[in-house]
Order: sequence, then structure tokens, then C-alpha cells
Amino acid sequence: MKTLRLIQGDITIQKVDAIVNAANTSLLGGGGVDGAIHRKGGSQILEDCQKIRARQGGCAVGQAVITSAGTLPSRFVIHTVGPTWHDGQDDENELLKNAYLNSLKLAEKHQLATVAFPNISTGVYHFPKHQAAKIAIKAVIEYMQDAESLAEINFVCFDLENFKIYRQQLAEVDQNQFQVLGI
Ligand code: AR6
Repeated sequence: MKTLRLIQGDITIQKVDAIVNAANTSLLGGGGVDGAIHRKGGSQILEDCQKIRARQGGCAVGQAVITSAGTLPSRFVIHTVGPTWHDGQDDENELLKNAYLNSLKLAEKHQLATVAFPNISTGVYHFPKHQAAKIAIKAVIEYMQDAESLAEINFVCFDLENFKIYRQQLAEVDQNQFQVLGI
């Protein structure tokens, strides 16, 4: 059975195959979780991002790219770009779902087993947290049903508000279908 795990804390210390970064379209770093990942992972991650920029000019909203993880304990960083919240007028729900799905697809393409997600778009990009959690969990559950290499997804909540929201929503997941840990 596949596993969903809730973790409160810092994604940069997770020992998983890949951590996901809530990046921006430039891939050049920023604040929030993006800043923490580049700061703690060292210059290799930015160098890899610059190569991707040279090749394809950044990363569109809802898309994902993969780099090394520099000095972080994970093997890879998957950089995805969530939407900025504009009152739901700009296809934000679909774009957030795509950010999760395209990250998972990239993980499968690299035959990864464990991936940790932050709460994409719920910081600087101001996506409503309940709604973002619902979209994230639904996308992961749908994708994991047919996943081959992926065995465990970790939802890493940095702030207590998101942690409580995820704890509540993950408690409703069918435990005959997924092992749900950390709630
Ligand atoms: N580990 C896990 N989650 C974290 C960490 C951490 N170390 N630090 C913050 N969070 P944000 P966004 C949580 O703003 O809304 C950047 O400048 C935080 O509590 O990092 O997608 C990028 O370059 C929040 O729940 O990302 C973009 O320009 C979640 O991570 C822009 O921000 C996402 O908050 C992206 O905005």
C-alpha cells in the first residue's frame, strides 16, 4: 500500500528522493521555501537552474523541472511554479493542480520512490490554504493510484495553520487505499 505522510517542519532537512520547491518562473531563487532550499543546498542548485534557463528560458506556471539537490540530504530538487492567487479569476485551481501533477510525473520519470511537497502557493502567492490543501491532496491521491515507482508522498507543513488543515483533511483519506502517517 502507498503511503501519505504529514510532517511539520522544514523541507530542507527531509531525506527523501526529491523535495519539491515552490519556485518562480525565473528559477533564480527568491524568499520562502525557495530561499531556504537555495541557501541550504549551496550553489550547485542555482547552477543547474541556470542551465535549464539557458535551454528553455525558465519554468512556466504549473510546470516542473528537476535539478540536483546540492548539499541537501535529498537526491533531487523538483522546482515547480504555483499560481499567484488572483481571487480565483485566473485558472489558479487548475494551475495549482498542474504544479503537483507535473512534479509527480517528473518524479516517476526519474523512477523516484519518495517525494516531499511544501504547501505550494500558500505563502507569498497567497492561495487560500484550505483550498490549496484540498487540491494538493486530491491531485496526489489521483496520481498515486496508478504510480509505479512512487511509494510515499510527504506533505511538509512549515506553518501550524497549514499543518492543522492537512491533519484534518488527511484524516478523511480512505485508509483502505493509503497508509496515512503523521496525523
Ligand atoms: N520548509 C517547508 N515549507 C516552508 C519553508 C521550509 N523551509 N519555508 C516556508 N515554507 P512560499 P509560494 C512554506 O512563499 O507561496 C518565493 O519567493 C510556507 O509556510 O515559499 O509558492 C518564490 O521564489 C508556505 O506555506 O511559496 C516565489 O517567488 C509555503 O512554504 C514565491 O515565493 C509556500 O510559501 C512562491 O510563493
